[in-house]
Amino acid sequence: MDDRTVLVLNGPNLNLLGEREPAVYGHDTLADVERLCVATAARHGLTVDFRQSNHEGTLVDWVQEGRAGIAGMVVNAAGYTHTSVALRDALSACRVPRVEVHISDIHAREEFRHHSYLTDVCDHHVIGRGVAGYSEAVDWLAAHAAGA
Ligand code: DHK
Repeated sequence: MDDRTVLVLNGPNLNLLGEREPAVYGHDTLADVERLCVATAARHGLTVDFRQSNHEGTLVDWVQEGRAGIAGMVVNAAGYTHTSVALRDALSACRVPRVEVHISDIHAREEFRHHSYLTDVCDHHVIGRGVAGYSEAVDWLAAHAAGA
C-alpha cells in the first residue's frame, strides 16, 4: 500500500453479498463491488486494496495497517458497526481520511442498527445508497486524500 492506495474493508457476512437477503443488500456480489471500487479509483489514478473478514481482530489489524501513508479508507464494518469499540478505537487512531459505508439504510431498519460506534470517528458517511455507495466513497476520498 502507498499514498495512492484506497483500502476498502468489509466486515462479517459481506462475503455472502448477492445471495444474502437480496431484498436488503441487492444482487451484486462482493467481487462486483471490488470491480466497482477498482474502476472508480482508476478514474482518479488510485488503486484499491479490497479485503473482507468475518473476524473483528483481523479487521482491527487491517485498520491499523492502513492508519497512515495511504490515500484513505472505506469501511463497511457490517454487524461490527453496532458492537465494536475495538474497531472504533482503531479507526480513531488513523491519520488518513475514513469513509463509513452501509449498503442499506441502517436508520430505517431495526432499532439495534441505528447506532454506529464508527460514525464520529469517520470523516464522511455514505449510507443506504446500495453498492453504488462504495463508488461514492472512493470519489469522496479522491477529493479529500492527503495532498488532493
Ligand atoms: C451490513 C450488515 O451486514 C449489517 O450488519 C449492517 C450493513 C448494515 C450494510 O447495510 O451494508 O447493519
